[in-house]
Formats: sequence, C-alpha cells, structure tokens
Amino acid sequence: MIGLIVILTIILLAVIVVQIARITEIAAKIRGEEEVEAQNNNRTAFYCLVFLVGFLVFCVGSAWYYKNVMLGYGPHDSASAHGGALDSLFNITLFFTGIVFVLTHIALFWFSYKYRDDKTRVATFLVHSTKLEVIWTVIPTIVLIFLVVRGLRVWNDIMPDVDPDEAYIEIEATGYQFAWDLRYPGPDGFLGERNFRKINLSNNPLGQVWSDTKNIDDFQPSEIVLPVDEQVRVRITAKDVLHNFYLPHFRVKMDAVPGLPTYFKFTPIKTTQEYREELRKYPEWQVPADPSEPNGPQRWEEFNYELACAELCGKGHYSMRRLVRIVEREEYDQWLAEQQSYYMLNIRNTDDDPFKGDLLKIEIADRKVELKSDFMSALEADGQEVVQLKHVFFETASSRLQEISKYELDNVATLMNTNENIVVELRGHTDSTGDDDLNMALSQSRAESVRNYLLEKGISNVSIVAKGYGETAPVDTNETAEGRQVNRRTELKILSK
Ligand SMILES: [Cu+2]
Repeated sequence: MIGLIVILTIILLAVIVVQIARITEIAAKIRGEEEVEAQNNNRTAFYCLVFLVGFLVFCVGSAWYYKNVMLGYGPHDSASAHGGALDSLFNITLFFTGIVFVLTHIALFWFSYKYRDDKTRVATFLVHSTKLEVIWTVIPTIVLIFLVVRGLRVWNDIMPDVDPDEAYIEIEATGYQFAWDLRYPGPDGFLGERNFRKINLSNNPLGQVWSDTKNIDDFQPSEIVLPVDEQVRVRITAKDVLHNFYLPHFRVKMDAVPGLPTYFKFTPIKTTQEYREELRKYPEWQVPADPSEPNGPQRWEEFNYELACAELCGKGHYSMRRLVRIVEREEYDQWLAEQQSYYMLNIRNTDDDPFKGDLLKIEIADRKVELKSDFMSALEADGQEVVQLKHVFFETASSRLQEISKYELDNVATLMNTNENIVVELRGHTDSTGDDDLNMALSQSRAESVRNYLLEKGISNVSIVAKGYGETAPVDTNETAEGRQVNRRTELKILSK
C-alpha cells in the first residue's frame, strides 16, 4: 500500500514538473526570452543563498543534536589510557577541516549569487598571481605538517609493542565466521604454541600443540574480563577471512589476518561500573532498557563494553559480538580462579594427550596443597578421618612403588616431620580380584613398602604402623573397573598425636 502511494506521488510530482516547464516555456514566448531568463537567474541565485544558510544550519545542528551518540563526546569518553590522544587527533582534524568546509561552502554559494548572469559585467582575465599561489600552498602545508606531526607522535605512542620487561597481560582473539575464540594464558602467563594443522573443530578449535606445556593451563572464556589500570596485549588472528578486532569504547581496532598475527596493546582505565555511572548522568540513558518493561532496569544499568568485528566478513558478521567486562584486580583474580583450562577439560588423559598417564607439574602442585589440607584436617579430627594417598602407585601385582609416587610420599614425610610424636597407620587395600589371602599379603607388603620409603626419608619421632587390609574394606563397588580402581588404595590414619 505504502509503495503504491510513493509511486503515485512520484508520478504526480513528475507531471507537475513537466507542466511547470511547459507553462514557463509558453510564458517566455509571450513575455520575451531575455526577461524571463534574467528573472530565473535572480531567483536561482537567491535560492543558492537560502540553501547555503539552510545547509550550514543543518550540518552544525545535526552534529550538535547527535553529539552524545558519537565516540569521544558526552557520555562516550574513552575508557582506555591512549583513547584520549586519539580522540583529540580526530577533534583537531575536525576543527581544521570544519573551517575549510564552512569557508568553501560560503564561497561556493556566495559566488554563485554574486556573479549571477549580468549582461553589463565583463570577465576579469587573470593569467597568474604569485601571491595567490603562495597563500594556497603555504597555508595547507603548515596545517598538514601540524596534523601529520601530531598524528605521528600519537601513532608512535600507541602502536609500538610492549617492552619485554614491562608488566602486561596477554590475551588472544581468533576471529572466524562467525565468532571470536578467546584465549587466556592461565597462571603461567604464557600462551601456548599453535599449529593450524592441529585444528580440529571437535576438540582443538585453535590448533593448540599439546606437547607445549604452556598450553596446559590456557583457557577459553566466553567473555573478555580484564583488570582496570593494567596493560593488556591482545594477540589478534583469524582462521578464515579478514576480520577486525574492534573495542570501540577503548579505541582499539586492528585487522585480524589469517596466518599473520597482529597485536594491540592498551590499558583500560574505567571499570564497567564506573562507565555505567558516567552514562547515568545523561537523560537518554535514564530510560528503561526494555521499553516493554517500564519498571525494569535502566539503560545505563544494562550497559556493557563490547567486542565487535569491524570487517564486513560475511552474512553472520553481526553475531561476532562479545561482551567485555572491566573489573577491579580482586574481582579479576576471583574470575581467573574459576576458569578451567581447555586441556584439562577436554584433552587430559585422552588419546590426544602426550602426557597421558604422567603427572603434570600443575597436578603435583595442586595435590601438595590438597594433601596438606587433608592431613591437617585428619590431625584435627583425632583419628576420625583417613587421608587418602591419592598419588601413591604400585607396579601391577607388586609392592614396588612407581617412580611418580615419590612426590606424594616426600610431601607426607615433610608433614610428618612438622608434626612430631604422632602415631600413624599406613593401610594397604586391594580390590576383590584374585585370591583373598594373596590380596591380604599384597596389601600388607604394599603398606610396608610405603613405610620403608618414609623411614628412608628420615622420619624422626613418628611411629609408623603398616597394615594390609586386603579386600576387606572396599569404599566402592568391585563390579566396575572404576570402582575397583578406587578400592585399590593406600591410606594414612593418625592413631594418636
Ligand atoms: Cu568478522
């Protein structure tokens, strides 16, 4: 219906224009061509002036009206350390080009008005004016030198890479059609190696090389979380086509190129909450975020920084949005502690794991903390609690300790030496497979071999009793392989302290 109205209106306007042209033609014939032409010229010249005023008022007015939705003005002050310098570059350029814009438009339309057709006027013939040439060469040169020098200085401040001895947090963003894969280095602070040949969409989307131990703690969060006032280096890359890593509020923008990692360093200076508080001062942000819920949260409360792709990379381009949260260091540490490494969640002890069956440094370190806490709590519980020695392993059907048990047993030795005069019992357990008596004997000799190891380590003033329980004290079912594995165990009980 609307389309029909638009078409009819256009046809009607066309008819009107044709009719007016015909009337003008007929009138010209009646009144004489020259008189009509002079009148037309005057009218057109006057319209030029009206247009000039209207146009300039519109340009300035619309810029003023929309200033609060433009980056760098009103509520959209930069949220990064370098952003202010970039914004001022834009403003200075806008200042000079604005002057040129206004002057050239005034000249353009004023001259059309002033020099409209006049039969009495004769054209001036100007061959050359050195003065003019100098003026229109020197002024732009000075302005451009000023702009370029300022621009270069800002560029040199923003673009260099981080110094190797500077403190910074490194994160990685990989663009693909149509999302970003984010990666953080984990507690070691280093991102692990990648190789595109290892990319596997089901369990290795980034092509991480698992034999590189730096990959072990890398994690892939769904949002960017960063601490305020700390330098960040983003490693930016792509898996298919060109994308662009764009954080508008931080004035960070860099192409993501397949095969050629780029980077951008920046320092966020406002937490999400601080930015919201600034938005709160503006009436356009004090309206309900969801118009259908007038009493719901307001726009400023729902604000979030965001990551976008600023390259038109395909039809799902818009869905590359990711949220960015800037928080205080404390909250950041808390968030970090909650993240789980991709390797540990998806790769650990699978066939893709080059360290399958080995103990990793990180597991040994975690286990040390856990063992200490179990030991202390058993000490408190006065013999009511039993400590599982989870990392004590034996050769199959033998009491020979596996090499990796030494970490656990060395830790046990340290704990015993710091708690003298206690009496402990080492308990060996087996599953129900095989002969009962053999199991009893095996568990006894296993408990003894743990005791011997500890004694060799030099335990002083701690009495250790070794006792085998065979298959008599299962803690899980013996029907399944997992259950049997749980039942084959070595325990430590504190008998007295
Ligand atoms: Cu994209």
